[in-house]
Amino acid sequence: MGYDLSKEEIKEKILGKLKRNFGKTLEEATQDQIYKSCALSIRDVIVEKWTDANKQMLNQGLKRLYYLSAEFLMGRALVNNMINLHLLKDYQEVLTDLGLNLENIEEQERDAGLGNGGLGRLAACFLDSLSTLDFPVTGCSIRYEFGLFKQRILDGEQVEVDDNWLEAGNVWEIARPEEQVEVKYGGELEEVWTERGLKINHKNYYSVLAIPYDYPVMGYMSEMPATLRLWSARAKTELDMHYFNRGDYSKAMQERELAEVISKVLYPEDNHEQGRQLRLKQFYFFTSATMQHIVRKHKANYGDLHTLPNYFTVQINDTHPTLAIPELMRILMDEEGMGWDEAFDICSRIFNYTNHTIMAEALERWEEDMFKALLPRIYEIIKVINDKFCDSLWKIYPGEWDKISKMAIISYHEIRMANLCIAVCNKVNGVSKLHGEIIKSRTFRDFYIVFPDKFLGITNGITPRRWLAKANQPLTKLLCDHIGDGFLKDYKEMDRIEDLLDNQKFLDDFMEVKHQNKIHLRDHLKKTQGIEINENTIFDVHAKRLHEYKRQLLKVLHILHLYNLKKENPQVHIEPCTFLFAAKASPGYVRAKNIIRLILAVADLVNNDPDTKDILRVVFIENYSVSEAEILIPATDISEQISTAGLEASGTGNMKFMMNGAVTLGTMDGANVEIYEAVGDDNIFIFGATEQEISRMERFGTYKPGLYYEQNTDLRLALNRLIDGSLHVANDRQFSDLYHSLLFGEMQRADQYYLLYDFASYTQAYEQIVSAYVDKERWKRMAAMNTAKSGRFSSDRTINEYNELIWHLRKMSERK
Ligand code: Z15
Repeated sequence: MGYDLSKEEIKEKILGKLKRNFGKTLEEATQDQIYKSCALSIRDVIVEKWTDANKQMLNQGLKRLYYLSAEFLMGRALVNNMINLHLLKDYQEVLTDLGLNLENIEEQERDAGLGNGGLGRLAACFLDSLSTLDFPVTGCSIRYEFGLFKQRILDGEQVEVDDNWLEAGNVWEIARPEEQVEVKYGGELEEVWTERGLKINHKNYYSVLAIPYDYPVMGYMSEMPATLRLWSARAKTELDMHYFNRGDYSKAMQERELAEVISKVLYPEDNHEQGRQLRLKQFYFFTSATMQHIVRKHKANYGDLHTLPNYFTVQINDTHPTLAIPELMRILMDEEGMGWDEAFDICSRIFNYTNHTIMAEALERWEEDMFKALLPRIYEIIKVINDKFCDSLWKIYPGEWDKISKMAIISYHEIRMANLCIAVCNKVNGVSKLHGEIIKSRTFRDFYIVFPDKFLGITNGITPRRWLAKANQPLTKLLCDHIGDGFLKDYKEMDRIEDLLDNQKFLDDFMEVKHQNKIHLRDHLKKTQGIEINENTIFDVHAKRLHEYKRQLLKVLHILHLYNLKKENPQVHIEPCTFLFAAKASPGYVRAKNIIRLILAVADLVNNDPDTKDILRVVFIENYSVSEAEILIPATDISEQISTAGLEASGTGNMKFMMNGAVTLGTMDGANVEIYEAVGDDNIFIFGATEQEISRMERFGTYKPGLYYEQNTDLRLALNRLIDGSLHVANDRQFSDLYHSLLFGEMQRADQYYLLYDFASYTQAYEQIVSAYVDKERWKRMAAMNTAKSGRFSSDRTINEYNELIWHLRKMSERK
């Protein structure tokens, strides 16, 4: 049962919106107006449910989760909402009757690209699952005016284009100016005595208004739509009339611009923090606004702040929202008159922290003086938390200065946000089994010894609504024909797919769906990039952010190796393969951008050489985004998950490919380990050093990449292509930096990510996966097995675990 809206009503709604919102008949309307009318008609249904549910939730006194994240990578909403309301088929039919086509309409919507990669997309999947499971949640972040840059390829390299996603308006958001709050920066502190004791007076600060925009997120057949609340910065006064009246107009605008730059743009670095002041302003902006909002709301509904932890729980997604902790301390003490211990106790019950990486360059640290100048009161509070924390450590480890200074929140003139989170939060979790173990045994070992009960590992997941029902409608239909549609609400029902693996008809249909999806991708690439690919080749896909640890470069070396094999012996059989890369590089990450240049140069070489152009094709897909992923992933045969073991905390792309029937070629890293456990040794291709092997080499410094270069001829010949003039680039030393980084490196650290170490075993694993592929009977089963076993990677499973171990939310009960 869908939402009961008849087809007649749908039609009336769409035409009514066109008429009343745009003053247009169907014949006169633009595609954009038609899109907006469809979206508004859907929004009405959702907003009605949303309003009722929020009221019910209050009546039933339910606890609400606030999921704080600097990023929510939502993608498009229209078709996803139709699916989740069970209205897709009806809308499709009505639109066909009207002579319209949903695919064209859908493309009018801009992706909400408010995230870089895995971290932001995880937050988006979580909102879908929380709503699907009827748990009350508000996701909080920044309404970036510019999302992650759009990527174009020009003259063989990445060019960034700004993403002004709001320019044509956003039909999903609802502004709530009545709930605006003020966020204060800078200034000085003053202690004053009042009849209630010592009071902190913050003066000479400058303040910015935070205006919330709410965006309902509809889960699948849900009674409890989630709220995504995005805060937008606005100056307190439009113009400074003091300057304006004297005719100094540009000065009059200055304050306004200074304020509004805070929510202007998303920082494009993934897994990397640079300690920039504006970034700190952004983090304080949305966390302060959120905590003020929570306190205000709780006071209005329940009065007494001591009951706050009964009604709110806060998840801090990576350290970016950590300032929520000292900000709540500040509000409770300075504005609500609570004492330190009471306020601290409340904080330690409300906050929880998810760690997403162990890489040093991604751990957030702030220079003490800069921090203190921007947020003087927050700094003071953190200092007290630090003093008390170090005192308590001193009791456990008397005299162990080294250990205590390693664990301290402030040390060497830096504020370390992960340490603050761990010191205060109720629970700290990693994002896969392996990552959960690594943070306990290495990254945060000293903390784990002091707080063994705080640490958890909860494996990430992905929503099967977007990544199956939305992205792969043909496969979803096939599955529904056999096991019904219950699996979209209850992931455990996906296990029933395994019973179909002996059904030849099912397996053939499964492969036919894959073939159709490959054709769909082929047509899409022809249309968007003018690129031709052959759907009768293997589609081998490496799609994720560009980062050295993700080892796109290893894949490139392997392609060069295949090229060499063919050039050396034209008789050799190489199975025709299309290698598809999709990756954005952070604009300031020089080596990552050079790897993109290398991929394009290798594409130029192998795609144009008559000896290889029909068997090896290398394609770089521009502007990888949620919407591109929805087309790419269902068309994939081989899923490349080849990070250096121990460095990919979980990965979630790996799960999306698996769910869509791709077979993983990967290392024992992150959630790959659990994919391996789920599908078994026969249905995955694992290669490379294990995390233990790598950490041993790291500890003893025994890795010598030069040895592999000397001993492995294939590797040496592949690497030499980078510098021997084979590749056509403007600057013939273009790739010598990459070559050099692998063999010599900087500061004695050559090949930090162990590419040369893993090259031989990667080559072997590739041969094995290709021989599995050519055995059509074997491959069918293997591909379908991957889909069959993907149920445990549903984010519904993940959310249930968070709830049982951390949040303890109750679902809204049936309405009377
Ligand atoms: C990011 O996308 C991830 C971790 C980070 O610390 C930052 Cl700043 C960005 C990713 C991990 O690299 C990935 O392994 C994981 O699956 C994802 O977060 C979601 O947990």
